[in-house]
Amino acid sequence: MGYKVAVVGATGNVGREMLDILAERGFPADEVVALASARSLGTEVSFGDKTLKTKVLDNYDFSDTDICLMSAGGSVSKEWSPKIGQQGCVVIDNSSAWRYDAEVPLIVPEVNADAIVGFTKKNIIANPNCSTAQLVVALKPLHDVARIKRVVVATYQSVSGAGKDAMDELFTQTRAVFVTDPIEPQKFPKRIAFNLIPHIDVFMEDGYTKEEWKMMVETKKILDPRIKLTATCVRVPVFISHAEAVNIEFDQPISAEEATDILREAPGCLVIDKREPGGYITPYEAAGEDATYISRIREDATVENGLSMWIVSDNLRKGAALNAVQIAEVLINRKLIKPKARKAA
Ligand code: 11C
Repeated sequence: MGYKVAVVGATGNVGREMLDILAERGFPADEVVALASARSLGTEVSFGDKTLKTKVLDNYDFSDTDICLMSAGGSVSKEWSPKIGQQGCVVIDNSSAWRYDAEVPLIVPEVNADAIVGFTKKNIIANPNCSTAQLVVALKPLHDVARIKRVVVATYQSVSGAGKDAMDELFTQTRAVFVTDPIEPQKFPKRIAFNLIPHIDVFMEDGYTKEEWKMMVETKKILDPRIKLTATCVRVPVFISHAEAVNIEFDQPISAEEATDILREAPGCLVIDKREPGGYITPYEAAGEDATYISRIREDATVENGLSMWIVSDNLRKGAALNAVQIAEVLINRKLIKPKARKAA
């Protein structure tokens, strides 16, 4: 018998990607249910070669559902995840609502799959922020060999991280530039077409943004609380994939060649690194792919034991939907959940 899986937020960027990834990977589900707000009732979404009509989250009984992939934002998750968890359904939540709760594991399967066992306290598992997920996938295998002391990262984050409306805004503004229509920023605080915006999420008291804070706190929780990290998060006029320019200080020497060899063998990582024009990955090429790509690996002679590199991944996949489905696969493969008995349909 297979599992019953619900996808909450099924009409959003990440929800649709979750459905695609469940179908692509042949997830062992007997039944997949698409849920959304009342506003989206009856909207059709694709699941493999089928079409699912969305049902309303508010009326839904989760008592015979095994796994809920939740991508409906923090306030919906705050309200619903505990209620769903209490019905014996494990919630894998893509929002930031539960990530920093000590009773909720924050999981990137390639990095800290063993920590998943803590899910039983609340029946909730958190998925990290997209910019953290791809970073820790690349840092972990290096950290295992030469402990990481400090990371300085600048991100180049695509507009899909801010949702479908943000993608539409980039499209509309780009068109407006060519036809000389006026540009009125709505979703973003300034024009995004042919521009960069050094601001993602809200500002914190210390001058960092919440996106930058999340990268720091989540890297500590997933990988190692001793790692110091400082980030500058920037929105760029790219539709899909986040890129990161990363500088890493280790507690012992590690050459670019050693790091390359380690990353070539590391789960989830794909090294594309020829020191010639085009011998690196770009966000456009990573879109629709599962890997965390690493390029431009080089030694930084300005610090002791330093390396610099360029990390790119599809933020909707490894940064969100794929990671959530991989977490569900860990639950199943480690026999941490069993399908509930259900009445025949
Ligand atoms: C962005 N990283 O690119 C954000 C989106 O905490 O899950 C994801 C926010 C989060 O805007």
